[in-house]
Amino acid sequence: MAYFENIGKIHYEGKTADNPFAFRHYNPEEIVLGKTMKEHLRFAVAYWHTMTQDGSDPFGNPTNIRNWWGETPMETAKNRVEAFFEILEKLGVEYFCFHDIDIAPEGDSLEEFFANIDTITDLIKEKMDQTGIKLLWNTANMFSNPRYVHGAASSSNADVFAHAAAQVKKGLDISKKLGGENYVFWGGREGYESLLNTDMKFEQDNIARLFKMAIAYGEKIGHKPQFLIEPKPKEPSTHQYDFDAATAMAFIQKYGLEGDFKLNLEANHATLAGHTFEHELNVARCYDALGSIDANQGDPLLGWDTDEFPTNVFDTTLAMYEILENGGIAPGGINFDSKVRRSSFEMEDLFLAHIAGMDTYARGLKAAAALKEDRFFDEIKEKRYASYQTGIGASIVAGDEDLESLTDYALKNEEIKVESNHLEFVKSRLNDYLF
Ligand code: XUL
Ligand code: CO
Repeated sequence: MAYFENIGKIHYEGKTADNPFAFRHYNPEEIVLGKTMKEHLRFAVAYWHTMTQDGSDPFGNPTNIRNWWGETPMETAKNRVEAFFEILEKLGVEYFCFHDIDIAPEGDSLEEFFANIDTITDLIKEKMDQTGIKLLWNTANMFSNPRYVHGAASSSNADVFAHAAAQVKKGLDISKKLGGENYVFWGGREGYESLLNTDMKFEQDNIARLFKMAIAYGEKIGHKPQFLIEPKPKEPSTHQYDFDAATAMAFIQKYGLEGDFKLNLEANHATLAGHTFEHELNVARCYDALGSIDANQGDPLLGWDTDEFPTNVFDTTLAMYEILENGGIAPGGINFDSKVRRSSFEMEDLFLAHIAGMDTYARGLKAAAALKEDRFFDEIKEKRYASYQTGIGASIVAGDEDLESLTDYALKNEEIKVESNHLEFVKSRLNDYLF
């Protein structure tokens, strides 16, 4: 059965297309800098927002009516698999991501939850085999159930730690079953509400203990997805331990996890941390730890995680520039951790929103490729740091100077000539690549 009877396969129709159910910029087979757009972008659809989000907010009831709702939670879960793959196929998206509880109902016990996961992942696997669609990453939801009120691995209760460990084990088992390329840890409630009753060091040691168990189990079952930490500064915790890319890297390095862990960076999490998205991507690149991205955008007027579909070309251009500089994002991808607005409640909005996000990233890719071909930023930076290419600068970089030799140099060097950045000019020229 088709859940979107009136919507066909979405094709690229070019910039002037009038058809709302067409790509105007994302042309999957078009070659950009030697690779197809599809290879550059590696889009993924997020099960949680697209299949389970109901449009409710703290002030209002669900607004989304979905035709895959069944009589029982399991019937709904089965219908969702059908509807989800219909969306992926019609959009031409080749990857997807999910939390365990997105795909299968928890039931009344852990045993029942695992049995439900087995049934649903059998159906998912069948669909994957039929369509060639792949699993970018899965994760365990260790934040929604009330047992996780004090955290998961960071919980003050050891039984909760054990329950979380069981969910991660199952997560890795299904990652192996479905050939998952990455496995994500977003520390939903791994943070604290008040330091008055929190042993921060102990809680972080425990998170590292769980991560090391995950690495060991992956080795044991012969399945090694790229592990990823997804930083976020706040919400739901007042203070989340993986605050931002730099904080997560300090954690990875402190516990010696560099060989197995990279970062999954989310645009809206970056802005909540007071950073731009490109800042977070750049920090990750500095550590060779750019793993994957959650594509969305926040509302700058609001202080919480709105997970909007990305429509800001300036932002996607700078994000794609970082990805190009990284040599691509594989085995990661661009996962739309984005949800339709509460007021965009019709089924077809799911398509319109993904088309908007994919087109916005495709525009960003094209602009970033032009910036790279023109060596736009390279030239600006080469000029800015030119004093390190010759003379005393080259000697500093080569490690041939010390405080005494530089003092001798400075005492003799009477006039320092510092140049302007001309930053307004740079920003205006950058606009030429967008419009
Ligand atoms: C929450 C968030 C999560 C993670 C996966 O803000 O981004 O959906 O991406 O747990
Ligand atoms: Co996310």
